[in-house]
Amino acid sequence: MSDKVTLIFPRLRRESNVWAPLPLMAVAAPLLAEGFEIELLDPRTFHPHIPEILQAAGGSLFVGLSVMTGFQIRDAVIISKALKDVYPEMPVVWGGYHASMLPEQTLAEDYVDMVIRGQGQPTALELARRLAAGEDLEGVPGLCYKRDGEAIVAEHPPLVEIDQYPSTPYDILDIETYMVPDLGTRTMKYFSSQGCPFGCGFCAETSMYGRGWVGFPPERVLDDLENLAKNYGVNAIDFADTNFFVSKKRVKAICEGILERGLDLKWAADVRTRQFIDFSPRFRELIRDAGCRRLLLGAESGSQEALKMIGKQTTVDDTLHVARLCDGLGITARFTTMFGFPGEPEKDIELTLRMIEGIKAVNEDFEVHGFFFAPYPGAPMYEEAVQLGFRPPGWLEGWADFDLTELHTPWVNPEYKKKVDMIIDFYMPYASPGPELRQKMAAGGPRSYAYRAMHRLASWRVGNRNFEAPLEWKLKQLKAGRRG
Ligand code: B12
Ligand code: SF4
Repeated sequence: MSDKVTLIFPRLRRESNVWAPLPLMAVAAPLLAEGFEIELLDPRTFHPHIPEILQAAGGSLFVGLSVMTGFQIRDAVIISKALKDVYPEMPVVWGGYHASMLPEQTLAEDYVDMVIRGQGQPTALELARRLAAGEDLEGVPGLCYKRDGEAIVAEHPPLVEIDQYPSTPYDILDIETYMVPDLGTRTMKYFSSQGCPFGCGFCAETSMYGRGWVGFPPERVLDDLENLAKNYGVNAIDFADTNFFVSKKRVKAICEGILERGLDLKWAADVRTRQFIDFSPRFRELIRDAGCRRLLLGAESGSQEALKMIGKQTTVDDTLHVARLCDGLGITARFTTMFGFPGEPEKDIELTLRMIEGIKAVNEDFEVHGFFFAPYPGAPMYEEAVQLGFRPPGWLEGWADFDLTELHTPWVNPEYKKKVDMIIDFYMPYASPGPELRQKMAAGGPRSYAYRAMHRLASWRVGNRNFEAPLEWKLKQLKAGRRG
């Protein structure tokens, strides 16, 4: 029997940077330690991808695909169908958020043989062991499969400690492909923990990891960072942890260790606004001194009512307070917001716009990104959305167009989306330009004159809340349409 396992990260849409496929690297770690051969294929990095995948995957114990809800499903389906056509006996296994939340619907398709729910490390290892030994698959925690045409669906398994597994194997990648010019010239994604104890209404994390949290101990994180810096020339880290700051004690030890070891690394991570406010000034300075240069914060909405409804446990004032704290520390704050929550979505636009103006008044360089509320399977607000008229797709491929950039809920109409796109994504960035746009405005020449004119016009429109006859926006739409 073969001892090869093939792992595939299907393509994404609109990806400006190709980040390392951490979910599959995490799954690969224990398999490698037990002697299985890993073929990690990342079709985002080669074209055309199907012939190469078919050639490389032959003879595998199983082929595992990592799939998030949305566009990735489209490519995962194409890959899975091609694999089943050529290797009908080789199990095609889907893992990741989407299949974990909707295992029955995923298994209903002929081209998916199995689903692994939750963390892949323990289940994929046990699956490989059983397949290699020719043993029955019954009772593997988190493993869903088919028997005599019937779907056997396992319970969603609880989180297991990750310290029992070897470190993420960067050496199985062509690491240069994944060096991203971001915070540093050579920025690498890395995860040090999984899970999040909070339960925000729009977030699938809650069901995926049952509000549990597990993390590598500080020494392990420091060894990994040192390895990336010394052996691969990495000069910045983008932590993929859902909530890096859950254990303050651990973060303190990591920061002190970075300073003690003299690691010259800049880093970015996610933090909740309340968490950051509750840190002592000394702790916040330690984070900065240890290289933290950017924090990603979920501001979500400028409406206090909306924040309450989604269970965010924060206030609009908290968001503005964090902006001021970050500004004082020299840490860039990047905020995310969402539009189209049930309730009073129209009113929320104005309230969120005011909040964005407040953030920009603190520091124009602070970015604020706008998304639309999408009821992801597994999110606490999913059922409520269904009751309010949201119709979830009834089959796997129906989820391929589901993401945070489009509207999926019936309580807001296309006019609403147009308004948000126009004000938040178009006029607001021109009115409060970030560093990139400021550079373009200062560059000189006719283009920079046009940028400066747009800045003046957008500032007037936003300041006066006058979005009548938005010709410049329509022109932009027209151009984008021609390009698209
Ligand atoms: C990095 C990241 C990205 C990267 C892509 C990843 C990459 N490497 O290139 C980028 C920035 C491109 C991205 C994009 C999007 N993302 Co994203 N992203 C993340 C983030 C922050 C980290 C993922 C990660 O590496 N985690 C670390 C690994 C170790 O953990 P893991 O992903 O949970 O993987 C484990 C299990 O899922 C499972 N598993 C995963 N794959 C497989 C495969 C097999 C075979 C097996 C057995 C197991 C298995 O085992 C793994 C190890 O335990 C997560 C949040 C988070 N912290 O996880 C969100 C997250 C995955 N993203 C999410 C979303 C929604 C998106 C978008 C769709 C949002 C949008 N704009 O619409 C887009 C995709 C749009 C597009 N371009 O097509 C959601 C997914 C929800 C869902 N239901 O799918 C998450 C969970 C954020 C959230 N809390 O809502 N994302
Ligand atoms: S949005 Fe962030 S804080 Fe809230 S549950 Fe999801 S990961 Fe946790």
